[in-house]
Amino acid sequence: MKLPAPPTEKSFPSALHHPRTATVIGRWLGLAVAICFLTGLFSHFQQDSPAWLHIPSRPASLYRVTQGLHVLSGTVVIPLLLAKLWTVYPKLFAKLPWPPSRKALTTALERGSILVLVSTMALELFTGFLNTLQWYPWPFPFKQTHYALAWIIVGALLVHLAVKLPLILTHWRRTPADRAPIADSLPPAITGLTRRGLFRTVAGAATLVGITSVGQSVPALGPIAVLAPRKPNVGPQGLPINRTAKDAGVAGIDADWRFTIAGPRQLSYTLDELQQFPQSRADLPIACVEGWSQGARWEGIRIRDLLRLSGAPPGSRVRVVSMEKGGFYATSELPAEFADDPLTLLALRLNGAELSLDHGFPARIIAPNRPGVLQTKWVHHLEVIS
Ligand SMILES: Nc1nc2c(c(=O)[nH]1)N[C@H]1C(S)=C(S)[C@@H](COP(=O)(O)O)O[C@H]1N2
Ligand SMILES: [Mo]
Repeated sequence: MKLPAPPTEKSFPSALHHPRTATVIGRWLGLAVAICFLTGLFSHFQQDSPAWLHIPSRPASLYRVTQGLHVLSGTVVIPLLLAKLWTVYPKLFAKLPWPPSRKALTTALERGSILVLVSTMALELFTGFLNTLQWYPWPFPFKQTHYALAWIIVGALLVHLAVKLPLILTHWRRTPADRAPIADSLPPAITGLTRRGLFRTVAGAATLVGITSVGQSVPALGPIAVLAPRKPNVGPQGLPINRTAKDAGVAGIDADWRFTIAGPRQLSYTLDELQQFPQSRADLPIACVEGWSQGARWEGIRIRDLLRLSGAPPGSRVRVVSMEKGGFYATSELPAEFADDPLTLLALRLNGAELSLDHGFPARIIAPNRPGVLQTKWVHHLEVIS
């Protein structure tokens, strides 16, 4: 028996595998990747600020928007990438130029860059998606890996775009040839789905995935958020809990508990005394890096008022220390602009009631335009740094 010949690139003559198709889907994919990358950079710099970068404390909900966009664009990339890979997969059967020549070298480089691009994107999307499920089934640190992969993706993407630029330019606009079926003689089983039909299907799939998941940061879309791993309004006091007191090893407080400030003056207050301070109100979201956001009403003492009492001048940076021992989130730092912002509170109350232990009782930080990871819970100490 004779085996059928292996497929070649020519075995896939459908218009759906044409460079024009790849260009159109590639544009959507490129836009989503660009949004995802830039919002991801912003999130990274919020948590690891380089000295040259100034991050403002306003608009108060900026981080909620950028992180919502990050998770949304990353989610939408998944169907777009699958569609793009399907469009171009016949290339896998293209013959490598042989014997080796200069052209073979460029082809090998190009394919190498695509291998890097596809594998890093797959890993990036996989880790990112599992992150929204709060699931970390790997031995490497998520944040650093996710960040490093992003740069590899950008590099490989730029190489890919440079190599394909002539082809992209040729097919950027629809040519008269695109209107005519590529191969009129093909049986309808192959040409059945038109290119426009494919575009509609892919755009529809991406939109559907997007609007059924974005409800984790846009409450209005909550009711249809069937793909959202977290419901932002589900949790005690109307707010999810990302890490419980039990998981953080925080048991609550006893009668000796004191809140202390180490500044030019050393201050120490009981919880009762904290409650006697004039209380300010701030409507601010928790915008978790894991993809959910929810607004809430917080009441507590302005950090800047506490700093003035301790003798620290405006422009002071502050280290925030939790009763939690160890762990990435046991401390955080408030840059001067955040410490001075009247919306930044040592919050004692949430949505009209005393903070529950899981939400950070007896006191936590809430500040505008910040990732949830920096909204430290169970705070018992502030340290003026400069
Ligand atoms: N000390 C401490 N503070 C913390 C955390 C933590 O694990 N430990 N988790 C952070 C994260 S990731 C988020 S999103 C918010 C969530 O606050 P919530 O549980 O009150 O909604 O708290 C932040 N503060
Ligand atoms: Mo978070």
